[in-house]
Amino acid sequence: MAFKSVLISTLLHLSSAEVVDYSQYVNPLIGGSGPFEGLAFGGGDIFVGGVLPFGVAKVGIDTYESNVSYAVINGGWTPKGLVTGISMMHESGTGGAPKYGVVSQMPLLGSLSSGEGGGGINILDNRTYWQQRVGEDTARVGYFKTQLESGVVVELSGARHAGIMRYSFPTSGVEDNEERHVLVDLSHYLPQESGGPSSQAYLGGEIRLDGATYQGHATYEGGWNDGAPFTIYFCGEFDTAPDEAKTFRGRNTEPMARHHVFSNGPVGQAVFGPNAFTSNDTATMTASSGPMNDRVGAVFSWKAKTSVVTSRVGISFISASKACKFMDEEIPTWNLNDTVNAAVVEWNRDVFSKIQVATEGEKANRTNLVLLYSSLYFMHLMPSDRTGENPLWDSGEPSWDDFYTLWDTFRCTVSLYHLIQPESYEGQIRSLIDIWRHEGYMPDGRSGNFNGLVQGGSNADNVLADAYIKGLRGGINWTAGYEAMRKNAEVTPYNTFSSADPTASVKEGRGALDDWIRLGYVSVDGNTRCLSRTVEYSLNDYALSVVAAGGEGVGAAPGDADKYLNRSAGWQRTWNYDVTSRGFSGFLTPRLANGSWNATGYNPALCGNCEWDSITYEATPWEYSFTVPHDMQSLIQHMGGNTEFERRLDHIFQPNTSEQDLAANGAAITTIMNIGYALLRFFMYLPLNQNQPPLTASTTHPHSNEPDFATPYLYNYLNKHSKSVNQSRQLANQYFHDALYGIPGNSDAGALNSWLVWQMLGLYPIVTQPVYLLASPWFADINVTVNGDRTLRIMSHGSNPAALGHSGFYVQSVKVNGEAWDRNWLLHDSVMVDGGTIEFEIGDEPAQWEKGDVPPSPGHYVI
Ligand SMILES: *[C@@H]1O[C@H](CO)[C@@H](O)[C@H](O)[C@H]1NC(C)=O
Ligand SMILES: *[C@@H]1O[C@H](CO)[C@@H](O)[C@H](O)[C@H]1NC(C)=O
Ligand SMILES: *[C@@H]1O[C@H](CO)[C@@H](O)[C@H](O)[C@H]1NC(C)=O
Ligand SMILES: *[C@@H]1O[C@H](CO)[C@@H](O)[C@H](O)[C@H]1NC(C)=O
Ligand SMILES: *[C@@H]1O[C@H](CO)[C@@H](O)[C@H](O)[C@H]1NC(C)=O
Ligand SMILES: *[C@@H]1O[C@H](CO)[C@@H](O)[C@H](O)[C@H]1NC(C)=O
Ligand SMILES: *[C@@H]1O[C@H](CO)[C@@H](O)[C@H](O)[C@H]1NC(C)=O
Ligand SMILES: *[C@@H]1O[C@H](CO)[C@@H](O)[C@H](O)[C@H]1NC(C)=O
Ligand SMILES: *[C@@H]1O[C@H](CO)[C@@H](O)[C@H](O)[C@H]1NC(C)=O
Ligand SMILES: *[C@@H]1O[C@H](CO)[C@@H](O)[C@H](O)[C@H]1NC(C)=O
Ligand SMILES: CC(=O)N[C@H]1CO[C@H](CO)[C@@H](O)[C@@H]1O
Repeated sequence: MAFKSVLISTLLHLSSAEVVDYSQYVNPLIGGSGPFEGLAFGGGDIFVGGVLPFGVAKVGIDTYESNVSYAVINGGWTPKGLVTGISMMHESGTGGAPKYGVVSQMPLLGSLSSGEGGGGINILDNRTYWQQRVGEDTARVGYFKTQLESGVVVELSGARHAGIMRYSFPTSGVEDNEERHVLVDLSHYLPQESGGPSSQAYLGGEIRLDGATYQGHATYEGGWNDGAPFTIYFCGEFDTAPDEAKTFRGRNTEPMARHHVFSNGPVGQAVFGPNAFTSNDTATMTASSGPMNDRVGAVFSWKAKTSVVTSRVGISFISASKACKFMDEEIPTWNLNDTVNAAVVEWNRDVFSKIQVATEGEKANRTNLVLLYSSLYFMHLMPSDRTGENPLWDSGEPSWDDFYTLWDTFRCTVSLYHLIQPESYEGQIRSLIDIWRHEGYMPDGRSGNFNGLVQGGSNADNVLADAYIKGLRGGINWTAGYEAMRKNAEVTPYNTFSSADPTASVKEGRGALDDWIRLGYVSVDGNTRCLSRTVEYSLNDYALSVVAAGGEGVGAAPGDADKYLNRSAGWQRTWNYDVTSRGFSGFLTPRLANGSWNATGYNPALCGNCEWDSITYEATPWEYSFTVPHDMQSLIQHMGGNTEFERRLDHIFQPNTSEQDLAANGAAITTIMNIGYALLRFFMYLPLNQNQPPLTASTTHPHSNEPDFATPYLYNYLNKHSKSVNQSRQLANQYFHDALYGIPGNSDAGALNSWLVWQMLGLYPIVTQPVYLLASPWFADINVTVNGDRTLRIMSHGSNPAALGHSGFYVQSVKVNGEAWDRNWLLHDSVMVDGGTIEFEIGDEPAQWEKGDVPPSPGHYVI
């Protein structure tokens, strides 16, 4: 702490007394594994490595997990996987098939084989060089270190579009003449180990050597979002001139649809070019893939005396020379520490210091500090700020990628960006609109410069409405924003026949718009995911009504706001009062296009496999029946009034409410249902027990997945704030830990982590409304920098501050801006624009302190 503080304060030109190094509380490994020890399966799918906030480069190791059925290598890093490379691009927290893991290096120790059947390392066959790791990896903000079984120590860090890697080759215990190499393999990417149509593919590339430097490009396609091919340019350099540098090429043996490859052949051997250090024939220093999709790359080799080799690599979507420029400018020295320290400064300045709590003294609780600052870290790994790096069009607008996906982040992540990252957030929204302008639709998911996939609604609508109603203007063209939203609401996107769901588009827009416009609901015989899409489209259209209320200012026609408000009540058309479950009446229920219910044998606790072809996606109808944030008043009425609503909420937090014995399905299923739907995706490839998993405390617990994020806070709509605090606190305590298995399922680009940040602030945002529900903060004193340079101060008096996270957290009274407050919610303007204060008086016992109006239902509509 002392060392770093001084260093950082020097860099920031501040006195050390003013500067806190919050980065020391970040554990970048939270979420690195799931319930099965040593496996990433069911965990956060997080990226681990060198990265800046919203950085383009995410530099980290890629691995192979030998238990292929359980392999989840989406983030590259896995607890025990074999290292196959160190690459420059990753996603963080995503499910489905991996994306990226490209622009790689791999340090090799030993001789390379040549010719058929040669021994040693065959650079075309990763099984001959992949590496176990020795001991524990070290991961800090801006720094990662691992030791390979070969003895090579890898350290790395990341800048905005560049990375630096230091390879320390062993100096003892190896033969003096053991060769040292760094492999650059353009055909390296993160595969879907279990195969399938969503796996990425390498489509070719070119590499050119020039002394100790190399540059080129390569093209990849696929991944979970069914991405179009994208080309990434790179530029790399070594601090120590190699003794040999050779290009190579080899046959591509990957089975690939629509591409020339060497089918069903052996892996074969690479053919090397001449040593670039003895040849002046530049043509022979270039390797390109050609029409046969050949694998190409280069090997740099050093004599045994060289013990440390440092490399820096830049990437660009525009050109290799731009990649070189990034490399030179962003990593100006060969000292890895310089890049690490610059990263720490940037993370502290631009992210962690936005939420300040006491880090020392009796008020500080280290575990809670770790949970807070790690959660902030994970929600700033994505999306990626690619401004100036858009290869598709040049509009001068900010350019962002890796929205993966808005379905995950619209609920509460973006609302936090709005508060603490207003500039970046404005850029994200401008980029969403710019994508509509040039490609026809705003994305829900987007990665590798390509829209996809859409899991439910067109949730960019919710994001835009949330920003609009809270007054975000800046450089956003709201006329264009509203036009983009109208496209979502009015034009059915072409079907691109995704393998995920070939029945309608999942690339962008609303695939079930045909039903929605014609019927006012999504029918079970017309479309997949009928119930979850019905509730999501309802909120999407509420979002349109919010922006349409801007009238001429946004180019809305008179009547638009009413029209979309009317449409936002569509969920009521799939509400069947007669369907009962567990003694509760009234649920979202599948309805045929002819208007009849299809309720025979229907159990709202079941959803098939909760997948693309089910009636609901990644949550049961039980859960989706709670997700109408714009009209809670109608929802409570539909559920039978306040008492019934409360009883139903209570029920989903009860343990062991299942209808059938879960144990019969095996331990794995039981555990899977405890941690959410990340694993269900996997199980769709297995012969799943056809007795569908029943509703249990765990299948419905609000952390199983995003649709349930707001559910524990809904007691506020009954003026039973203490129950919201209690339920949400229990969930946070049960499922979030400073541990490898420290989040309940995929981090989903930081969506889960942002849920925890709100929980710790004692607030929860209601998306598309300028409304925050009050909960109870985990710290006695929190200063949040809002709206650029204003301070929202949240205080909690009267309890043991260190214990606030788990006991003595019941609110007795509240003051907002110094005045007594009798409502369990507040409006954006009151404290988020000019700053302000919220003070909680805390005690050990629940109290019904709120006597004022319940939170609003601005989308209240009766059909
Ligand atoms: C290892 O290489 C093979 C052959 O190119 C490839 O199919 C596979 O996806 C690679 N595995 C990993 C984990 O990179
Ligand atoms: C893969 O891991 C799962 C979960 O730990 C285990 O049940 C299964 O036996 C493993 N399979 C193999 C082949 O090791
Ligand atoms: C390569 O060419 C340069 C000048 O064109 C010359 O100085 C150098 O000696 C040559 N190197 C080799 C290995 O031929
Ligand atoms: C880098 O920093 C570490 C401590 O953080 C120190 O041990 C190491 O000596 C430094 N290396 C260089 C080359 O400055
Ligand atoms: C929050 O800001 C106030 C006013 O500047 C200051 O007195 C207080 O110490 C700060 N609290 C924390 C935890 O930084
Ligand atoms: C805003 O977008 C609208 C709709 O595309 C366009 O007509 C208008 O020119 C844009 N305004 C500005 C200032 O760019
Ligand atoms: C609401 O929408 C329905 C279905 O399109 C329509 O029949 C009804 O007239 C609308 N109501 C109003 C007030 O616009
Ligand atoms: C709708 O179709 C179903 C199945 O064909 C049929 O049983 C039902 O009677 C129809 N309802 C109406 C209102 O036509
Ligand atoms: C829930 O069921 C498990 C397994 O049968 C049992 O160990 C546990 O005590 C039960 N919990 C409650 C609250 O009934
Ligand atoms: C610190 O917080 C953790 C997690 O909320 C809790 O388990 C621990 O008891 C707290 N420590 C103290 C001293 O209250
Ligand atoms: C007419 C129709 O679509 N009926 C369906 C109702 O739902 C059951 C499954 O619960 C289907 O088997 C029917 O085909």
